[in-house]
Amino acid sequence: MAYQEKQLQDISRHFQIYGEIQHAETFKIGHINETYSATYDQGGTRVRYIHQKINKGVFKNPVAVMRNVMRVTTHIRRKLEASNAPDLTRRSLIVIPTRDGKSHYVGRDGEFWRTFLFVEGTQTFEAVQTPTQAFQAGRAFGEFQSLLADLPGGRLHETIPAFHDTRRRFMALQQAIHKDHYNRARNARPEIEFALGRASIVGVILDAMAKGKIPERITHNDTKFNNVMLDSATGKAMCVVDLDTVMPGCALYDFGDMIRTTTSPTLEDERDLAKVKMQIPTFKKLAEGYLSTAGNFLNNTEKSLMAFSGKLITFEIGIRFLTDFLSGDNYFRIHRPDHNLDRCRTQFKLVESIEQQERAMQKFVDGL
Ligand code: GN1
Ligand code: MG
Repeated sequence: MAYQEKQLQDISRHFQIYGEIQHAETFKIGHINETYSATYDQGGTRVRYIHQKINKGVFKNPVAVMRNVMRVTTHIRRKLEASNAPDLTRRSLIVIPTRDGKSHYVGRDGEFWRTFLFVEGTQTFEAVQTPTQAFQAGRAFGEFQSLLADLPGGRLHETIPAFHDTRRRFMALQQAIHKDHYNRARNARPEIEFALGRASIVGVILDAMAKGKIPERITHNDTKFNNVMLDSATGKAMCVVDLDTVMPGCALYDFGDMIRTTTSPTLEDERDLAKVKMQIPTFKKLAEGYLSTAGNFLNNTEKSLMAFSGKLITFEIGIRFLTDFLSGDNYFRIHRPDHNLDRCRTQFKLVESIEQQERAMQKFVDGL
């Protein structure tokens, strides 16, 4: 654990938590942020919180990130409240303010921390176990987009500009190949060829947006399956997490990343590529779940590109992993040599699998 209990206790003293820390552990070391869970004794009751350190290298303006998070979580809570939804404190993240009423705390070392109430009785999964789970993810992210459609108060801050600008991502890859600063391109010839051969897909959604055929919406932008908390007892999606990239975007980016992270039974860095496959029964459930909550606001162009979006976003993440591999692994945290290359290979295998089934996938969506 990078941060020890004692340090977390010191950090937590700055938040409105009135209790003694009993136990803390690493909750998740993602590709970007560090997340800890900590149990406190508050007047004889055990309460859990999440403490999270924001990666300032990736999120250049963490104050603006937190302003977005506050606006989004407050709006969702108000709307759920107004509809008399039960279980409110487990349905949307609750930010615990600091003792002086701020949404975040900057430590003496300059690190940027925020705290959430722990959503008890839920689980997240790195890979989907049943098609029903994919339905739940689709329903939850569709509902998330729908609840935010009327967010008041002006455009959200773009926490990472051009985040899903697939054309820019492609150009960044071309540059990394050209520079080949670490002399690694020779180890990734087939992947480079795979990527460069698909230049024609990178502009499809961007062009449709530029022509006004697809509207800008408030989107999550990181709809990995492990960002949905499912109720441990019922399996129902309770809460969408990881809100740092919630900003103006395209609804299809969200659906595409759901295809990427729910339809193959494998992990993102699976090395046995024979196991990596877009499974149509899971896709069908995912699409049904998503359209059950998003179907009433998506336009026809968006609907017509739903299967395509899975291919594009999987390709996009694949080229991001490849770019990072070629540029020395500076962005995504790695846990072994060539980790980003492995991740890239898994994505590209999935792109191929989607390509083979894209027509059948879209045909199913068209029939819904
Ligand atoms: C990163 O850190 P994590 O796992 O939530 C990344 C996403 C990628 C994802 C790939 C801010 O998300 O864009 O899709 O890894 N987040 C950022 O697993 O770059
Ligand atoms: Mg994330």
